[in-house]
Amino acid sequence: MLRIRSVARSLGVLWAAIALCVFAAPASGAMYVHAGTSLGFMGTTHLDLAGDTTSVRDDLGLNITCYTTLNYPSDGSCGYCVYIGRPYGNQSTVAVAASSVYPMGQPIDAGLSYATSEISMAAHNYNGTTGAMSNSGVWANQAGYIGLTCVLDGQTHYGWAQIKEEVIEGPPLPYPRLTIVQWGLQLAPDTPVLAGQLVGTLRDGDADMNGIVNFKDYIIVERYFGRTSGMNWANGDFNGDGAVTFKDYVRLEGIFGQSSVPEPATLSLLALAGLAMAKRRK
Ligand SMILES: [Ca+2]
Ligand SMILES: [Ca+2]
Ligand SMILES: [Ca+2]
Repeated sequence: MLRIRSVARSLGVLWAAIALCVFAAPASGAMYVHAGTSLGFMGTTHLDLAGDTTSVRDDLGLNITCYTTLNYPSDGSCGYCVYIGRPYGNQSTVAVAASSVYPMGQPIDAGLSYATSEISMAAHNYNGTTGAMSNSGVWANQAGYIGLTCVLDGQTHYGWAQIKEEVIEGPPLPYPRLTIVQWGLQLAPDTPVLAGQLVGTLRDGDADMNGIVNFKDYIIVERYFGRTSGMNWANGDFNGDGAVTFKDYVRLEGIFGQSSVPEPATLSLLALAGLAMAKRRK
């Protein structure tokens, strides 16, 4: 009896070891994801990319400047400029799209152009007499992502920041507000990331980049299925050809059986969904 128990215990340990090998998360790369901050009216803040509580080697500055005389209450006219960059003289850089904001899923890699000085994101001019607000700059009243790099111990790390720029309707006057919703930095050096990526190593099919492949990811693929251009990882384009096709669906379906055991109801839904996609494939 004792021997049977011992063998059973050994088998249990063996099974646990096998399970650990099979289901352990990939070891290469990890994301350091951080809650954001908000900046309104006027002011300066910074992102402590390395989490070292000093600004010297890594921090990225953000600021909103009131660049004309605030003559409120005579008529209330004023102007603002919103900047992001590196006023701390370190090697951190930002990449901002020239004509539009980056979407979730944008590859942040060596192919982007990184600014080595502070750059203007948006400007707002308020006419106190007419009450009109004129906005300019790619980021004016936009939400999206910027790419960033940070050099730590001589090695480059890629990251992203999710940003929202908007005009708040006072009182007493309309003013801009810049919100860093959240940001992330890849801890493995020289490893590109995708804007919005939450985990270090992405799995095929993980469209929302949260480390789990489930029905939510399927819903994303279904939503964009059939689009032939302009697609990225966040839309379900897992093979990087700009389109969301059956090739991407197959990758999503393939990972379902490997990373987890879906509920029977989910499997049925998937089977139905697969049939629907197969019909749409033509
Ligand atoms: Ca720092
Ligand atoms: Ca997911
Ligand atoms: Ca594709």
